[in-house]
Amino acid sequence: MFPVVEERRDYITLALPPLQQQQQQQQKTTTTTSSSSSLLTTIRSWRRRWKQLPRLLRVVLGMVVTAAVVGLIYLTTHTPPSEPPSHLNALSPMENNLTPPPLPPLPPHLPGEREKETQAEESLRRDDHKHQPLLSGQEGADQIVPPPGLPQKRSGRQEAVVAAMKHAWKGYKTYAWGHDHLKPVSRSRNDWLRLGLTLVDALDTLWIMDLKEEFSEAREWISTQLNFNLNQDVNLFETTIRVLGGLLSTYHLTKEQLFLDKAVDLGDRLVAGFNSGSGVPFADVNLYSRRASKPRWGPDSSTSEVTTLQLEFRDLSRVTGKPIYEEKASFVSEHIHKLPKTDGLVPIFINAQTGQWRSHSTITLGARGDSYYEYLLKQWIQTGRTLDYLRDDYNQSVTGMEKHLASHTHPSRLLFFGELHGSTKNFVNKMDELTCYLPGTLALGTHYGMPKHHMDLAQQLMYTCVQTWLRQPTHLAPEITYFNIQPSPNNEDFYVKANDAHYLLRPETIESLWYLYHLTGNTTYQDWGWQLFQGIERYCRVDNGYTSIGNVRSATDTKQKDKMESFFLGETLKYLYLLFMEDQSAFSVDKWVFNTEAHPLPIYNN
Ligand code: DMJ
Repeated sequence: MFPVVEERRDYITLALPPLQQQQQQQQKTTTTTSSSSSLLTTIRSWRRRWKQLPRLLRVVLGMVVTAAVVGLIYLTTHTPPSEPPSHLNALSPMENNLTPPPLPPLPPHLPGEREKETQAEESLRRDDHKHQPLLSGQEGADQIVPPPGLPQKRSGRQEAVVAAMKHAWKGYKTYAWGHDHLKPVSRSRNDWLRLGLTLVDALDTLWIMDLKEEFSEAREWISTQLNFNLNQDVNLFETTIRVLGGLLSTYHLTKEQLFLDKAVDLGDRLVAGFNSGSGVPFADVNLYSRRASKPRWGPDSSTSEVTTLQLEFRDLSRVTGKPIYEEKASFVSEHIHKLPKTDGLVPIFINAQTGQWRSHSTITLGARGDSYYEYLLKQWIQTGRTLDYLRDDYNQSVTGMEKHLASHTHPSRLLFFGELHGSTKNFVNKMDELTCYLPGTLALGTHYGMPKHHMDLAQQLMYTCVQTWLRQPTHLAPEITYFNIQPSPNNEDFYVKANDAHYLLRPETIESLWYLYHLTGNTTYQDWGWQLFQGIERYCRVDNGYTSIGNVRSATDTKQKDKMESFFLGETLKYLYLLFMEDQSAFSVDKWVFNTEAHPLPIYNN
C-alpha cells in the first residue's frame, strides 16, 4: 500500500452535547413566547381601530383589497418567459432550461441488466466462446453490412445535434477549409499536422448523420487535395487515432476504395514510427522521410500513445491482407504485457530505445495513461475475444484501480480515481476530465462478461463525472478537478484551480453516457447528456463555430480560447447523436468497436 498525501476519513459526526442542546432549546422557547404575545396585542389594537371606521368605508376598503389581490395573482401567473439566446430558439422551452432538475440517483442495477450480464458470462465460459463470425479474417471488410436503417428518422434532440454539426462545419468550411483547426472567433485557422485534421476526423460523423452534401464536399477534398507526401513530423498516436482511424472507419461505412487507398498510403508511412531499438514506437514520424524520432519535449514516449495504435493497425492488416501493420503494433502490446506493473497499473512514460518504463513517472488514468486501459479491453473485443492476456491485463488493472486509485469525496461520497505521483507514488486527489472515458469502458467490459461490480464502479464514476460539469455555472467540466476527501471549509466535494478551469470541447463524459445508455436503456443518461449539450450550446457556440473556453467557473467571463478541436466533430457531436438515437441497434457494441477517437471499426472473430 502506498502512503497517501491526505488522510482518508469517510464520516465526521457533528453531535451537540446534551446540556448545550437544552440551553439552546430554552432560549428558543423564551424568545417564541415573548414575540407571540406582542403580536396578539398588535392584532387586537388594529381590530379596535377597524371597528371605529364608518361601515360604508369598511365595505369600500374591503373591495379595493380584494381587487388588488386578484390582480396580483393574474399578473404572476401570466408573465411571458424571458427570451432565450437566439441560437437556442429552435429548442423547446423545456429543452432550453439550463437549470438541471434534481437528478434521481441511478439504481445500482437496472431491470434486465443482471440477466444480460449472466448471459454474457455464460457465453464466456463456454468452450466455443469466440464471437460468432461477425467478420472472418481478411475477407471481412467485404462482408460488412452498413448499419441497418441509416438514415433513420431523427429524434428532436438529434436534430439539435445535427444543427450544431452543420454550424461547426459551415464555420470550418468558410474560414479553415483543408486546414487542421478552425479558429472561430478570429475567423482564421491553425495547422498542426497539416492533414486537414478536422475534415478527416469529421468524415464518419457526417456520414452517420446523413449530411450528404457536406460529406460529398469532404470526399472531394480527400480525393483531390489530401496529400501525405509531406516533409512534416507528425505525432504517431494523434495521426493514427484521428486520421488513419477516420479513413478506415469511413471505408467500412461507405465501402469506397478511395478511403482505403488513403489509409494504406498513410499506414505505410506511419509504420516507420515503430523502427526503434525495442519495437516500442517513437512519438513522432516524418511522413516524407519516414524517419521516427523522440518528441522535442523529452526522451520518452507516452504509455497511452504507444499502446493506442493497435486497433487501427490491426484493422489495416485485416482489410489489406498485409500482416506487417498488425505485427508491429501487436508486438508493443505483447512487450508491455511482460513488463512489471503495480497491480496492473502502468507508469505514463516508456523509453522507445530500451523498451523500459521511466519508473518514477506518474500512474494515472488520465493524460498519458488513459487509453492504455481502454485498448486492453477493446483489442480483446476486436479480436473476437481470442487474445486472453489482454483481458487478464485489463481485469488486473481494474483491481489495481480499486486498490490504489479509488477514493470518495467528503461530504457526498462521490467516487473518483486519483493518481500516484513520482518515485514515492504518493496518492494525489486529482482527476482529469480525460478519465471520464472510464465509465464507458467499464460498462463495455461488463457487457462482455467482466465482474459485475465493474458496472457499479461505472455508474458511480459516471455520476461523479456528470457532477463535475453540472456543478459549474456553465455546466461545462474543467480539464482537472481536485476532490476533497476530508471536510473542507466550504463543505464542497471538489474544487478547481484557475489554471485547470478550461474546457476544450472534450467528449469523454458524453462518450461514457452513450455506453451506459446503450447498455442499460436508462434514459437518465440521455437527460444528463442533454444538459451537458446545452452548456456547450450556451457557452461555446459562437457566430462561426464552437470555441474552447478558458474558464468554466464563470458564466459571464468564460475567456474564449478561439479554437475548435477536431475531436469536437469527430467525437463529441457523434456521441451526442448516438446518445439521442432511438434505435440503438445501428451501432451495436456487438458489431463495432469504437477507437479512442470514436471511429467505429468492425469486430473480427480472431
Ligand atoms: C481524443 O483525441 C481521444 O479521445 C484521446 O484518446 C484523448 N482525448 C482526446 C479528446 O479529449
